[in-house]
Amino acid sequence: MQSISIQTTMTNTYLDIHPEVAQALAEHRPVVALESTIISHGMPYPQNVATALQVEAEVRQHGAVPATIAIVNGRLKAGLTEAEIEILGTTGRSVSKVSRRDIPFIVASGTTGATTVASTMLIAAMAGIRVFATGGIGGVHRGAQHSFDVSADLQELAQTPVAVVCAGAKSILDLRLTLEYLETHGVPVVGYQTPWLPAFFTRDSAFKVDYQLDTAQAIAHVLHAKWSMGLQGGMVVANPIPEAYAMPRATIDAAVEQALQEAQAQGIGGKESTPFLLARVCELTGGDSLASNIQLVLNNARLAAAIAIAYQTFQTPSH
Ligand code: PSU
Ligand code: MN
Repeated sequence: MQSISIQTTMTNTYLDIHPEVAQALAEHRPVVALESTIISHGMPYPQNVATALQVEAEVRQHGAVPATIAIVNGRLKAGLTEAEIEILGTTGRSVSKVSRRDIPFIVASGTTGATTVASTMLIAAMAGIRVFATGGIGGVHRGAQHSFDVSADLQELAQTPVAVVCAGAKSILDLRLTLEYLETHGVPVVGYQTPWLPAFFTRDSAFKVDYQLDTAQAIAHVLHAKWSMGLQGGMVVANPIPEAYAMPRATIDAAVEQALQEAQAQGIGGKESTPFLLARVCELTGGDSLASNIQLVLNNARLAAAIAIAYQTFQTPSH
């Protein structure tokens, strides 16, 4: 029986790598993947487009090449043009939200879709990109013991070799169950300069990470060790929101409670659940949470660039 494994750059006829990204990869220079569901479903227009471009600029300024990932007209894209980012941003929540499950359908129909953490990791791995920055990952939803709502992001982290730099996870999720799930599937959760799991808008939560590491170098060393011995799967690098942009926990908790109640009352489920909750929390907290959201993504882009740079130094023959 023929085994099925992910097709990487040389053999993947569905994948377009942007020339700037392809050149960086060929020259073993650092590249940082960025997702696109955060553009279409995670933030309102026009801040979503402005932020996506600003995040790319931040990655560049910190010495790496950005590769924003999406599916455009049925093609898997590692690296988008400004025009493509603009289309995702203006189409917003009407664009398909594509997780692992959805990829072949969007490709076969030649349509356009925004990639989640799961599908961004997958396409990044196909392109040979190992480091990815975003805002927050999906996880185990509150009440998952009844709804079974567990993000495909977690299974992807278990099997695909990409490090995801995020600000933890939003408290729309059950953070305790999310950590338990990741532990079961062998996915390490690293706190950057913190022993606590950050909760997106706040710098900490009631839960500890598995390991605290204080430098990009130390994180890259662990990634190198993991992958060079052939261990499958990724890693969560949890980077707390900068102090100046952190939000009062009570404000966020109240908005999350209300959003969850509305979701339940309206019978929202499946792939609609996360976008609905994100949009409601954003509306209920006004512009404050959006400004914080933008700042934490920029912060993650900077750390991801530093990790990508450090990781490249481990790929040279002297190690
Ligand atoms: N959490 C956020 N912002 C986001 C998302 C999650 O704070 O934009 C997006 C990411 O693309 C993530 C996806 O991968 O939602 C998870 O969706 P689901 O729970 O349906 O797997
Ligand atoms: Mn879900």
